[in-house]
Formats: sequence, C-alpha cells, structure tokens
Amino acid sequence: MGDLSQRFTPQQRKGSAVIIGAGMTGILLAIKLREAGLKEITILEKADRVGGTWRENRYPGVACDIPAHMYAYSFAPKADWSNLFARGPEIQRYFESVAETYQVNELCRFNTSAEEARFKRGKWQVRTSQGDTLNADFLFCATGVLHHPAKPDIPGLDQFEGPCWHTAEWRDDVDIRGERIGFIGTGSTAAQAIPELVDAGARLTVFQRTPQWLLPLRDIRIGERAKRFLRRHPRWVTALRDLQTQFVAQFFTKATAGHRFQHALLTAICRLNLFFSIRNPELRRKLTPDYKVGCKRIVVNTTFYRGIQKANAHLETSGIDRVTEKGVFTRDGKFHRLDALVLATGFHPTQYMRPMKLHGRDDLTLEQAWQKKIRAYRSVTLPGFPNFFLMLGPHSPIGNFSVTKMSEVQTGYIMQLVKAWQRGEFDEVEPTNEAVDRFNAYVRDGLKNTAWVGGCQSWYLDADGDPILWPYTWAQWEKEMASPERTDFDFRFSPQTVSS
Ligand code: NA7
Repeated sequence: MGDLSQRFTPQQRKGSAVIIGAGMTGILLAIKLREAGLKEITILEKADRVGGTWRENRYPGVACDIPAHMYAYSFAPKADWSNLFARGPEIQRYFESVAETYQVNELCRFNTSAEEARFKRGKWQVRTSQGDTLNADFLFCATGVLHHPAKPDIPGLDQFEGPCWHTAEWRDDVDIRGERIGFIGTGSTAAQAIPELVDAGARLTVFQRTPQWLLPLRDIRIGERAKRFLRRHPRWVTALRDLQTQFVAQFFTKATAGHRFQHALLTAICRLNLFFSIRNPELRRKLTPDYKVGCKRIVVNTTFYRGIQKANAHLETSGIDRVTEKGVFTRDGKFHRLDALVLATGFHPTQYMRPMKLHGRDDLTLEQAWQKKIRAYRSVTLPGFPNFFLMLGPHSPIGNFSVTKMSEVQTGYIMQLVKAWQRGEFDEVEPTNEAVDRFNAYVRDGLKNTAWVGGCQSWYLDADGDPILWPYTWAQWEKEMASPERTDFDFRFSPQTVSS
C-alpha cells in the first residue's frame, strides 16, 4: 500500500480497539494489535473464558477435521498434539494456553457482550451488556461463523416432552445409556457424535434428510516418542504443518474449485469408501448421495459408517413429518417413540455479528446496508462502516481449510491498514461501493466452476444461489489478500483532524 497523504507529520499514533469475541480470531487480533503498539485493546466476551467454538461445542466425539499442526497459529506451534485430528478439549486447552502466554486474558471483559456499536465523530462507541460505553478507533468483530445454532423448523418440535438439545449446547446431565435417542442431521457434527453415542449404549434413530460424502482420512494417535521428537525438533513441526497445508490446499480446495484431476480422485476415494464400508446394499443405497462430491462440505470421518451399522443404531430416511410429545412421525406414517432428541442441524452461517446493532457512517444500520444482500469487500471490510473489520466474513475460504490460517491472512491484510492509520495516512477507511460490486461479481463468476453447483442444497450458497464462500483456490485467495488494493478504498480525514 503506497503513501496516501503527506498532510501530517508522520508522528506515530497508537490507537485503540474493541474486539468482539475471544475465540481463535479474537485472541489472534489482540496479539497482533498489541504487537503493533495499540495502547488500549478491549475484548468483549459474552462467556466466562476464551475459546469460542471449542468452548461451546462439547458434544461426544468433538474434534477438528483439519490436521492439528496446520490448525495451530503459525507463531505458536504446538509440538505435542495427541492426535493428527485434535479433539475439542485439547484445542480448547491450546487456545487457553496461548491466551495466557500472550497475556490476552487481561484484555478480556468476560460475561460482557456488545449490544450496540455506533461510528460517531471518527470513533466507534460500543455499548456493552453491562450498560457502559467504550470508545475506540477500530472495531473488530471476531464472532465466528458457525456460532448461532440452527434449530429445525419441524412441526411440533416444541411439543416434545423429553429433553431436546442442539449439539452446540450439549446436555451432560442426560444419561443416554439404554435410552431411545432421536438424532436429526447427518453433517460433520453428526458423523463425529453418532458413533460415540452408539458406543455409549444409546438406542439411536438417525433421521437423515440428505446423505453425505465421507472422506476416510484416518486419525493417528501421536505417541509419546513422536511427541518427544517433535518437541526437540521444532523444524519438523513446521515441516509437518507445511505438508498438511499443501495437502489440503492442493487436494481439497482444488477439488472443489473445479480442478478435474483432484475432483475425480476425491470422488473415487469417497465412492470406494462407501462401497467397502457398508455391506448391506439397502443401507448403502440409503447412504449414497445423488449429488457431486464436494457439493456439500466433505465430511472427513472414519467412524460414522461403523457406528451406523451397529445393532443399536437405525438409519431412518423417510423424512420427518412431525414431532409429538412422545416421539417422531415419519412421512411413511411410522411412529418412533423417543426419550430424547438431539439436533445436529448446523448453524446460521450468515448471522455473523448479529443480533448486535451496528450503526456506521451517517447512522447507516447493518440491517439497511444488508437489506437486499450481504455486502462486504474481501470478507473483512464493509462499505459505510469505517474502521470496522469483520473476521471470517462473507467469501472467506471456509471450506475444508484451516480457519486459523485464514484468520492469520486476514489479520495480516487488516494490520497493513491499521499501521497506515498509525502513520497518520488517514483517519477513516472503508471500501468503495464500486470495489464491493466488482468483488461480488468476481465471486459470483467463480461459482460456475465449483462442485457447489453439483445438484445439492448447502449452506455454501445463499438464498439467491450465490456463494457465501470463496469459490477459487486457497493459493489465489492468499495471493489476492497479500495487501490491500489502495484504489479500492476511500481514505478520509475526519474534520477535527484536518483543522487541527
Ligand atoms: P451441517 O453440516 O450444516 O449439517 C446439518 C445437518 O442437519 C444436515 O445433515 C442437514 O440435512 C440436517 N438438517 C438441517 N435441518 C434439518 C431438518 N429440518 N430436518 C432434517 N435434517 C435437517 O452442520 P454440522 O453441525 O454437521 O456441521 C457444521 C460445520 O461445523 C461443518 O461444516 C464444519 O465446518 C464444522 P441437509 O443436508 O440440509 O438435508
């Protein structure tokens, strides 16, 4: 980014920031903003500790389906992960330890959420749930993508008399052993939880609406000797991370972004996995998707097929007609008496920072700005909302890739703008409407080559059928996010600064 103006003596400003959310992205932002010398950083966190997704999701079997070494921050590698695909509690401990090492906890206001934020006279004013107002030069939303549980709109669901809960709000107080559990959903979460519940002795009826393609990447337990070796040889940890990153970038993201060879290979592996894992032809037929591999998010899993074939598991594909006090009626007229219902029905991926009230320049609200459609530029900036940054926003490449790596790239991009502000090159920055339109057209244009138009319904596309995610490769995204394109932004000086 070139110099924008020499109207100021380049006296370094420090600046202040409010970050909403102390999950993986919030912790990262706090560390990077502090390194850049910001003098006041406050993280508003609605819960009582850091961790985000990994604090919230505690269902049995919860794990990351991205290899652990590439899921860690690049500046805080962890040599001694216990598994290739780390389990939820270990990831939670990792983020807690990073927050402690980098003294992020002291910046956090726990049990406090942001209710409303207004951009006024060059500052963000953030009203908290405690009733006070914080003032800051920058506002960051690090509220996560898969954060708001989606509860299905099934007739009678609220009539059910037994316990009923979403996987993101796991109930430890319900003993599932020997109980008749209805389980709705067959996505990534379901594939991890179902085998655990079956092994724990639940009598499980899984209600499947759409079958999924499963990629059998086997988890590897990392033994003490290997951990000792990696602790002693940090270079191998980096090498392992780079290898994992290359594998995912070259194979997964290319397979879904229209590269034929990778897609054919992925398809062959998923089909063979289904064929060899499921013996009963009728069950196999029920589990065979009728859409392209990669159209929905690929489920990385080696335990679901085993779990669903156990005697205490039953796959129901007739579709749910309605829920009653005692169970579920399926469309074939059958009644399934149940003691409890588990909803593995996913999240609202486009809620982002909402329901927080956001007022940008000239009192523009987020509802007004996004009335017709969600509009953002390169995921992280919004027209009409100066000095505001949204982490993992629209069109981030959240497919089967490390969101940590993604957040690091986005933070690197944002920090270039923050540092330019510190040098006094501008007071306010926001993307131009023209840049936003051009960027959105470019994203829409990428859709046609992807596997997402492969005959399925998924949260990858919005109501108009436009992509919510980045439709090109990871390498292309990383290249384009290397530095902000100066001409795509409006840089302004606030009136009081100009006259001073
Ligand atoms: P997903 O991947 O969104 O899966 C949700 C599942 O719930 C999926 O099988 C849905 O079927 C099913 N679902 C949703 N609503 C209903 C209703 N009304 N009736 C029946 N079935 C329903 O969420 P996950 O939690 O598994 O994974 C979310 C992400 O977390 C994942 O992508 C990873 O990034 C980690 P559908 O396929 O829509 O027919």
